[in-house]
Amino acid sequence: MHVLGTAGHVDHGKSALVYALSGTDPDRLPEEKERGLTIELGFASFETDAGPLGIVDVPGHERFVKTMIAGAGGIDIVMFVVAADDGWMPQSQEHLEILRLLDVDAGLIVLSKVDLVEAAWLEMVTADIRAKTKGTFLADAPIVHTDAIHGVGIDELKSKLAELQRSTARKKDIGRARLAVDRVFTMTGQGTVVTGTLRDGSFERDQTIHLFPGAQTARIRSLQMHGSSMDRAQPGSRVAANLAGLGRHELHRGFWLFTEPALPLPRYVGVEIEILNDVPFLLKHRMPMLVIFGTTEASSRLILPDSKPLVAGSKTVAQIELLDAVAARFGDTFVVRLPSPQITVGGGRFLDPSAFRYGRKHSTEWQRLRDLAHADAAGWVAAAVTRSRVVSTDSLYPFFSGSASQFEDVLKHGAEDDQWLLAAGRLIDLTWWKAQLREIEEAVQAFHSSHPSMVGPASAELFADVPEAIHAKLLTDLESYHVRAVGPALCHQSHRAGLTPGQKTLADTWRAIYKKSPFAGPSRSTLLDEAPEARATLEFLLKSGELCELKDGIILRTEDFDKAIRVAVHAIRKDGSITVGAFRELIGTTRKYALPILDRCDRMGYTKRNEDQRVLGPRADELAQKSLS
Ligand SMILES: Nc1nc2c(ncn2[C@@H]2O[C@H](COP(=O)(O)OP(=O)(O)OP(=O)(O)O)[C@@H](O)[C@H]2O)c(=O)[nH]1
Ligand SMILES: [Mg+2]
Repeated sequence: MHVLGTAGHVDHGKSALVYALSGTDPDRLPEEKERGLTIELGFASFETDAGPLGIVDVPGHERFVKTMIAGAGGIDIVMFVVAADDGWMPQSQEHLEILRLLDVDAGLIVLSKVDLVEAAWLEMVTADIRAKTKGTFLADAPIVHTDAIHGVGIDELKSKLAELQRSTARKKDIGRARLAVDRVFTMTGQGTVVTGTLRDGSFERDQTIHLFPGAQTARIRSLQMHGSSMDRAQPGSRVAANLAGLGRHELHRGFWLFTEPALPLPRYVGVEIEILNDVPFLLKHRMPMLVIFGTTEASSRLILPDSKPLVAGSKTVAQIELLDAVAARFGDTFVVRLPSPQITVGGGRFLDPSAFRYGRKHSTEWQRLRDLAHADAAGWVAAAVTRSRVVSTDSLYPFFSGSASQFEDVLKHGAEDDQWLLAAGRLIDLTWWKAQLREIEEAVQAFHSSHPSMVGPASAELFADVPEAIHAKLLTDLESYHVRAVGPALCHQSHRAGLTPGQKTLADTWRAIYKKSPFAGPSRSTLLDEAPEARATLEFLLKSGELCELKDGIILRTEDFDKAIRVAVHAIRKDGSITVGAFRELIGTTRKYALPILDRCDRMGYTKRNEDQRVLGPRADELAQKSLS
């Protein structure tokens, strides 16, 4: 269903036309009836040849422009009313600008109260309207003459509206419904009811919805559209939702209902902003403003590139500092008013949640915003990845303005086009990633040349710039750069961790000693006593795996230790079990060595202790095929 909105100066006959079309008086408050003035949004519906049409009737009085903006937010077609006797007036102009800023692009013009003027006057007013709407979406719109009191022109109006219904695209449905709350009230026996125009998706009865701001949820107990109950409301509908689980005072106009959890925009957000032609002063850097988005009025400040003030009629990118919670998506339109004087000064589109306030020196950030003004939501995702290098898809999705499957497509295409990698729920900028890998490889190589005797630099240090969630991915990808983790260190494949000549001599002496008496060589403390360089040499031989250390500082050549394991396993296979004593004799050593070797074998799972015997451990089979040397 399409939603028709009224617009136009106060007293120009908007509500009278709504009544003539629908039989519903949209001014339902006693105060409105008394004063003959619309104060709150009014709602009605009727049927044309093209189907049902919901109506949002807005006030024309200059004091209620904010209400008009809230009402105009969800409409598809506008009925722009100009009274023949009054002609074009200030709020005719202001409403037209607001409609344009909110991207309303379909509508017709009604010249009302034609019964009050002469034909010659009518011609003059018509010419003036054509001049005032020139270059806008109403430039070629039909102008229907009406006298709502006597029902003149109403049939023609209905048929022109039907034509517009047929030619205007249905509201976008991306399966991510949201509704800006314009009224909250209670109904006896029903609880809290909220109304608004549904955008971007459907609401269903019994569905859970998320309230914004805040983290509260509620269930849609029942749904109504223009007085009839429904199980489902389509995007574009005027909806009244009865919410279970929310009190009357837990929300008010300006809140939103979402079908998915909404994320508040950060304090700073990049926007494109346009200043209206007739604004009589400059808009200065840091100026307080009211951003009206949907029914939300957010206090904000204007942050300008170069801090240069904006002149009337200009369009530029800027940041706004939000002082109130706003949840928006890429490209959503808003209107800007000043808190004082209370006038509409312009409007814009949300382009980019920013991590910080941009200053004069952030020319890259400002340029990125300028580029975003011409981008679509996919372009925004790409820009966010380039800027942040690593960004979680969860943090991007709430601001993305398409469906879930369009989001998936964007992620997929970016990966196929080598813009980013997708790992651990994050998008990783590929250019940056490759640079990281190269830099790490270079740092590892540099470390090897300055510390030849060490295994390599600590990975924690080299990974500091990369979010922890993707460290695993980093390690995997470093393999193609011949870098791998050795314990807490990183080591290049080409690195045969060298020893200094002095250390090498020492290592060779030790090698000879251990070779001669494999199971009776010097312990750690004996080795360390030998020379100042002993510690570095020993660490190197241990880390490189040439030597291994058992309990009580017992040191063996790893190949001798492996041999001992095989001897033990072989003997157990033959006899069913082995004692420490028998093993000691087999390898020709003392109990001091035999026991730690068997203990380590137990821990490694090759053998298992069974009272004073060793039997086969769970991993013994791994040795079965290999012959014992
Ligand atoms: N003679 C005549 N009077 C009209 C016509 N349409 C509206 N009126 C009268 O004009 C006055 C204002 O009409 P409304 O429909 O309340 O005007 P509005 O544009 O809704 O006003 P706001 O909502 O306050 O901006 C009322 O007294 C109407 O009876 C018309 O076609 N002819
Ligand atoms: Mg009215």
